[in-house]
Amino acid sequence: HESSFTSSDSYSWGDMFPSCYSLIDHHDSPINLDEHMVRNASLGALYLEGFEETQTGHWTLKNDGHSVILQVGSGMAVSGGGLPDVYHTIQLHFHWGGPASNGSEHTVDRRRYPMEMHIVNIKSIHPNLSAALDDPTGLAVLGFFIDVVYADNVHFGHISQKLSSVAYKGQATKVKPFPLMSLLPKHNMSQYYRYYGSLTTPPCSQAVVWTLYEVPIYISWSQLAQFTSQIFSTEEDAEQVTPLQNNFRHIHHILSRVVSASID
Ligand code: 1SD
Ligand code: ZN
Repeated sequence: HESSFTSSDSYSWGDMFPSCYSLIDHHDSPINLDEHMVRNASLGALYLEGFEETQTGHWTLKNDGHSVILQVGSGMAVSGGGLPDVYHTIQLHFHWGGPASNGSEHTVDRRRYPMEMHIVNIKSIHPNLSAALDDPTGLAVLGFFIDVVYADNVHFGHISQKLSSVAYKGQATKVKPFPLMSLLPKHNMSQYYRYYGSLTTPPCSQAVVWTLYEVPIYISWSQLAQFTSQIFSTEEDAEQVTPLQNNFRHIHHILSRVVSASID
């Protein structure tokens, strides 16, 4: 029944997915990241295994009605940086706003970036996603803010050029593997925020160790526009030219949680 939620009503997801209602002891995501963070000098850069290499086989880009997901096969893993285990990389996906409004999920000092990319990694001891969702640290998601400049990001083109092939839910296309590192910021990868939270889509499981990198990825205005105009939730939306926009969940309270920062 995952098909039955839409982004614009994330306040009411709990009607169908009870764990999406924020209760007082909940550890929900996303949150606002601000100056009330605890600096933790022992948090070093994460080890991103296989990210520099071109993996064999092929990857799959698909539209799940809520986002565009690049399934990356095996061969990549993340560890270190205070993570409790090794996590295998399974997919990455995006959250965006509209042609004139920003759509990152996390905010920094209340500032929302144009987009946010999530690299989803599953703790290696778990056989599948549903097992990981029962573990408070079952997933490690690496979040990257995406900001906009005039110049195209040629590496990002591996994905943005394929968007028209996955216009609506259920559509998928093959993507030739490329080094994932080419999408990531070139410097200051040791600067990030860390907190414990949840999936930002139903079932909203509190199973995620979040890492939000401080330095954004830069793409062009036209690459951003491809996300906000070429992706549709359903085939009917595509026929009516009603693009999928604002696929981010509303901000939740930190409550008693502490956000640590490796940032000086
Ligand atoms: O939105 C994604 C969803 O597509 C799925 O990937 C889920 C579990 O892998 O994670 C959420 S999110 O919390 O990474 N936004
Ligand atoms: Zn996400």
